[in-house]
Amino acid sequence: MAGSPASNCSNTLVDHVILDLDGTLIDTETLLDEVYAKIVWKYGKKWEWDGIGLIKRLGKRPLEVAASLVEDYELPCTADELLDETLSHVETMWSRAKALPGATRLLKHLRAHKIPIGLASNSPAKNIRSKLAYQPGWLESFKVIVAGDEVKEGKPSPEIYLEAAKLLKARPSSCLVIEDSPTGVNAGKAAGMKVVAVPSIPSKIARALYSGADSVLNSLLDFRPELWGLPPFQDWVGKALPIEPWYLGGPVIKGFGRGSKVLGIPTANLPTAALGSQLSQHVCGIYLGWAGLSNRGVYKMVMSVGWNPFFDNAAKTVEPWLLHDFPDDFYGEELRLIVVGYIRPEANFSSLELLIERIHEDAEIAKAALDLLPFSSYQDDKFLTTPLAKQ
Ligand code: ADP
Ligand code: RBF
Ligand code: MG
Repeated sequence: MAGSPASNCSNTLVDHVILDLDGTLIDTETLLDEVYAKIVWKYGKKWEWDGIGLIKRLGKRPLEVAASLVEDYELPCTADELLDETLSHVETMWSRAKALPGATRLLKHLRAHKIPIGLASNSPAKNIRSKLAYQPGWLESFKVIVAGDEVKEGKPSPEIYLEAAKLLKARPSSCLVIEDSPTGVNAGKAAGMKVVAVPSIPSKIARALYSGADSVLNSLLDFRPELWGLPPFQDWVGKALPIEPWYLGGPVIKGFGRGSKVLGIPTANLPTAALGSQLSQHVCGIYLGWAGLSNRGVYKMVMSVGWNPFFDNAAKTVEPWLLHDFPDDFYGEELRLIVVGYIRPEANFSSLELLIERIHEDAEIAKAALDLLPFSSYQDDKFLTTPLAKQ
């Protein structure tokens, strides 16, 4: 499959999995960003939403993060004061942290196959408990939990992972770590473990920072347990993975102006405002679903979400191709989408022809899969055709 790792290069099999929490299983980064922005603004400074700061903060312990923010933003307070202020804000926010795509699926799968799971997080034990409390079934999934305040040194020291392995009674070399931060990846490698990275920062910036990992994935949706000697997922239907459906809609607007012209594949674009937080919440990749145009009908649909590496776009967009021949275009019409399955990560290609060929293959996969349950059942959803005013 294009863009996904063909194998794990080490051929070593594992029988234990140790997971990081923030940024790997739940999306706490988005919440924390909101809090930092508020505090920094209070001190008269402007928060940089560029993702560069995130690279510095990822996987650090809270006090270290506070210290680097005080320095970078020249804040008139101590790291301790900033940390206290941050904590007073975030305490009430953990319930808003969402499970990342594929996280619950992974935990359920490992648990069903009796693979012992550890959790190794730099956060303090108290915060870990608060975060897990909002995710049904998660707490019971972990055989051991090691928190940042239960070890002498946080990541990138290997201590937290070694402690988790000890409690699991596992040899480090038989443990697989899954991590989103470079710091965490380094901790896992220093502990002598296999490490899969699922970067929570845009892949353009990310690759070099994760060179220590045994494999770098686009998201947990691309994790193939069998490459590590673990039981494979069996929830793919045809060549697509059912996901919690997401609903979006809005008037069709002009896009990059190259879909039909350059690729011969028109994609109907929606305004960013209509997508809201959906755009940041969902991982980049190729998806399938149903599209509704209220005056025309309901159609099968295949789409890409992301930066289109082949064209190296500056913005993340949603590009739905309706699998139907229309006699004309339909700018301005209300388009409704229910996204029901995942096909693959976004990829780069050595030629335009190969990109086009791959997109047509995606369309064939979508056409076939959308006839199967559970994908087919969404075809009759009223959301697809209800005129705006009546909803
Ligand atoms: P743009 O850059 O404006 O998105 P495209 O070349 O990608 O231009 O063409 C997309 C437009 O083509 C859509 O907005 C829609 O009006 C029209 N269109 C016609 N057939 C289709 C189709 N099967 N799927 C998506 N859009 C289509
Ligand atoms: N662009 C990429 O750069 N890499 C991809 O892997 C990729 N896959 C796509 C899959 C589908 C089903 C569709 C509809 C588009 C895909 N494109 C991909 C996006 C294509 O570049 C995009 O439609 C145009 O850039 C729109 O102007
Ligand atoms: Mg388009």
